[in-house]
Amino acid sequence: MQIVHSPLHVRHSDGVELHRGELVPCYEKPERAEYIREALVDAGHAFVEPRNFAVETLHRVHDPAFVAFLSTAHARWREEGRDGSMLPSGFPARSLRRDRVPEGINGAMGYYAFDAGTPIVEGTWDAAFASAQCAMTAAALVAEGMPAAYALCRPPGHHAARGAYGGYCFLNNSALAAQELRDRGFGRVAVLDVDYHHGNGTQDIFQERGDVLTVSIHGTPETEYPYFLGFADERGSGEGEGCNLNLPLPRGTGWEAWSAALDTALEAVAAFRAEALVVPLGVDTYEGDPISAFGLREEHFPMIGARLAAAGLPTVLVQEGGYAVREIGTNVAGVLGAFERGA
Ligand code: OKP
Ligand code: ZN
Repeated sequence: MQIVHSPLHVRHSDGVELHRGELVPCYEKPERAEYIREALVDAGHAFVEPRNFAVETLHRVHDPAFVAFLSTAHARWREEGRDGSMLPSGFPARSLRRDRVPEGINGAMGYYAFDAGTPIVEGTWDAAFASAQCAMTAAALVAEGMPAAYALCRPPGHHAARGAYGGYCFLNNSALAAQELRDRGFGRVAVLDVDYHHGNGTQDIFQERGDVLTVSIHGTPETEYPYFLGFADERGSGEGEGCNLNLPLPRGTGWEAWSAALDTALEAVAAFRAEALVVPLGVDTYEGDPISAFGLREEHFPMIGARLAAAGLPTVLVQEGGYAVREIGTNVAGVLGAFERGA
């Protein structure tokens, strides 16, 4: 499998997140990518660095003002004499105005963020932009004829919406990969998100589009992050009516029910007559994941890879979550190895 990865991910490090009332080291840390990289090197996969994409290519799926905020946020923070993690503490929720972006950095941060668990540090922009470039490069390789490619993205992306960041995500890498495939000639693209958490950002970005199907299998938002999107009755709107499928599952779900949902998801991809597939690949469905509650075991990840390969589509796999650091490398390698053998 062709792997696209950038060493710049390490610039997004040493952040803290608000977790159950306490500031703790961010679970989304550089070691995650290092464990995955080591497992993929051991498995013999080939690595390339991302190509350069102009910042304007991000505007295909993100609000330009949001992109400008992200790229300048930490410099504005430092201008006020601060350093370290930026975390917001006020949000434009019910009863407050959302029609203006506050002038000051604290208000602007609350305007664009949707949680207090996603730190911006000095190097966050460099890492997030490089991560997005990995996903777009993997899509370009597939559009140029490679049957599949994997973007080892960090930070992850599927929670990032058109104009909002959160859930450790800043730019929506998977959405950018899907858009790149569309722009390079694939008429209908499906996104099948297998991360433990609902891909709210991807759903938001393609909500009103009929050319991109979004499907997500995830812990039910009744109890699981991101809490406010990801229910089964969200089906897309306007031109996108019927082009979103959410398959929420309860905490404790194991392989039997999870793989039945995967079959349903793959049937939807086939019924959509997708010409290419993007897989936001979270391995936080693993039973040992510290922030998630499904029960998939090591032997299940190759089975996921084989089923995805059986769809028979040009495929871009994009790394999302997975926090049981040691095991995430094994589990990602399990998916990719079986995908390659099955393809
Ligand atoms: C990102 B991805 C707050 C706890 C919730 C958000 C989880 C984001 C998961 N400290 N944090 O989908 O794996
Ligand atoms: Zn996740």
